[in-house]
Amino acid sequence: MVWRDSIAFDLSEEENFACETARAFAEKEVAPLAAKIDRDHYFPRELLPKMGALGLMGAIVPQEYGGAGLSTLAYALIIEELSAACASTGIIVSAHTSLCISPIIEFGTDEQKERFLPKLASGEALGCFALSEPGTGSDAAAIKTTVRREGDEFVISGTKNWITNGPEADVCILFATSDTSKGNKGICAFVHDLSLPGISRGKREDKLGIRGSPTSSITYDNVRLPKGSMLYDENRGFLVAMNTLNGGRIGVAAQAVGIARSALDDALKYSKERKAFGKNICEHQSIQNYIADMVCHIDSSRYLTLDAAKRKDGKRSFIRQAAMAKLFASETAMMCAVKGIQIHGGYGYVTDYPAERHLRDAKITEIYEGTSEIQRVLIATQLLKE
Ligand code: COS
Repeated sequence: MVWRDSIAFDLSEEENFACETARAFAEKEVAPLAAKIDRDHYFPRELLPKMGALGLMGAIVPQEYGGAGLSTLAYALIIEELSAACASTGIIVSAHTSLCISPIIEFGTDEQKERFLPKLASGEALGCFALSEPGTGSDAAAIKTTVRREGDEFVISGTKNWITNGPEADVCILFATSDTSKGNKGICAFVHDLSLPGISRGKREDKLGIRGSPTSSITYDNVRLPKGSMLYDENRGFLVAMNTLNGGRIGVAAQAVGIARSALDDALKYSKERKAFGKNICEHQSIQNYIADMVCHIDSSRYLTLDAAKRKDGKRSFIRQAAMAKLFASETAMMCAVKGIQIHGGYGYVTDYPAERHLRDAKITEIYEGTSEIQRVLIATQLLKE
């Protein structure tokens, strides 16, 4: 498919190879499972070691810790490819990588890296990120889960909500407050195994879309995290959360590009087969208008996403660019999914075609890892500072 190729980004040989590897894997192993994953809320655990062996679970993990040592740009391309085949699989890998692996790389001690990165990179362990709570989402500094020190240990109590990969994860990045009166200045970050006593997981959420991506709450009942679990400095956890989410938005943007691309691919195929008024519907200008809008928005979304990724790789500021990519790509995914259904007519509204799945999958990209409203606030406040 030629339309997805762009010359604006000069991919290295390694980045090209990563993209091709992910595309081949997604088409051969993921796409055939996508309908079942959605219909049965099926968590495709069998894909994890296979993706681990190909370097897709540890794309950004340095090679010394068993990863592929790839750039953020390569990682974004991988997530787009996986998500084009199956948005659930895309976010399973994206949450694992952006939200669990990335803060360990950025803020972890050597000991934490040695302990967690190899098993996360191989796909033997799955990662998650526990920031949101039943009463706290966008206002991240208002979390109520507490941490208190007892000797060398940290004792955690509280409930975390909407944890992507929560029911299946083995390793967690956790945020808790040492003093609620201090707001964001009291938040601490931790990395820990989820097998500790006192941890329980809530029911699997019955979601509108990305139904193979398992989500649950995680409750901590006086859980004792061992010495060496704290990530970065005491009471500096808000910085870990913000930095992690900045990078995570590149992953969600790439996921949204993948969903949008799939919606267009399916619509193109259908419009070349379906006839109305004596010709294929792709020959009607109304349909062509839809197709033109879709491809313009998809390419623009991809440029924003890869630009944010390239800036991150180049250690340049990327907060606004990542927020712009996430905002624009998620709204593009919604628009393309709606237009994709319209092009399919009645067939777009039933489960015989994947068009309706794209719409259900697209919606969450406007919500998680910062809603569209939060992205707009971030974009404006960042721009005002520039
Ligand atoms: N990147 C880096 N630092 C950031 C940041 C970002 N995106 N956003 C805020 N900060 C820093 C600020 O610079 C400030 O630092 P100093 O204390 O050193 O000045 C500090 O964090 C506090 O900033 P602010 O006062 O703006 O914090 P608020 O509590 O008002 O919250 C937002 C700011 C809304 C940006 C934050 O709560 C947020 O990102 N919310 C969305 C959370 C989210 O995405 N949840 C999804 C959960 S995961 S599925």
